[in-house]
Amino acid sequence: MFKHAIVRCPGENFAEGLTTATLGEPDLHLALLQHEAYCQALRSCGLELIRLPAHLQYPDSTFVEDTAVLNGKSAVLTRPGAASRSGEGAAIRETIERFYSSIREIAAPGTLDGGDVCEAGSHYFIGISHRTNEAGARQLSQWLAADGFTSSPVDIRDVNSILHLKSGIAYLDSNDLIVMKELAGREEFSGYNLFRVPTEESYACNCVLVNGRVLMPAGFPRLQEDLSRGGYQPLPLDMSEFRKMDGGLSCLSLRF
Ligand code: CIR
Repeated sequence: MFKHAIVRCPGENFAEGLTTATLGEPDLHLALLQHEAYCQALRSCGLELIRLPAHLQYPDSTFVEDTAVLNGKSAVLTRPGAASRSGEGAAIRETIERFYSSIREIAAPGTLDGGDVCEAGSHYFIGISHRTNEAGARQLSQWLAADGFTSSPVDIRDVNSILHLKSGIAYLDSNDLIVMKELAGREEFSGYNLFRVPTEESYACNCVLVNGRVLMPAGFPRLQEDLSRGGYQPLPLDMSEFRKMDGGLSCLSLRF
């Protein structure tokens, strides 16, 4: 069960963040409304929110999940792989310190984005991407091992349509894994019950199970139906403005 979530409001320069999407400029007003609805959804799942103000030095900092990896025992501050975001791990430190006494950090030359880290019970998949390098993945793996968790890398550098590992997979519960078509055949996932997501619904792979509800992007009826049929309770949320900035649903919060 999660008790808390850290979120950061999008700033007025949100549209100046990084993106490869060709969906147009995000509408800040709508982004703020969608962010508020997201916060409300987390609250409805019983979470207490730690709401951080916009950080204008970092236009992408609303994607707070990229800045830290939290497990039940300790926290790892990341060193995001994009130059414009590399200071975001340090920027979240003070907030994390309020809750964790054991704080580690990814050090140069390692880079790591939290969006590449998928917790699956006591195992973690760590994406090697254009943001997370092998050194960063190795460092995280060692920190996780010290806390009793296993981990393994998943190289996604050849999957052009995703930014992070969690843009293409989400672990739910009981060995259930949501996975995009391009990754469904990977040996790493062969022991899981797969919810295979067709290419046209790929964006919906980025879901999070929060205290019994699956928060998922709205507008993806097939996955929503599959999840319901699988015994889950989907809670669809409009993510259109974050998608324009390559952002997935999970990256808007750090849950613990
Ligand atoms: C970036 O390119 O870093 C941001 N515009 C989007 C980050 C999204 N993070 C995530 O999916 N974990």
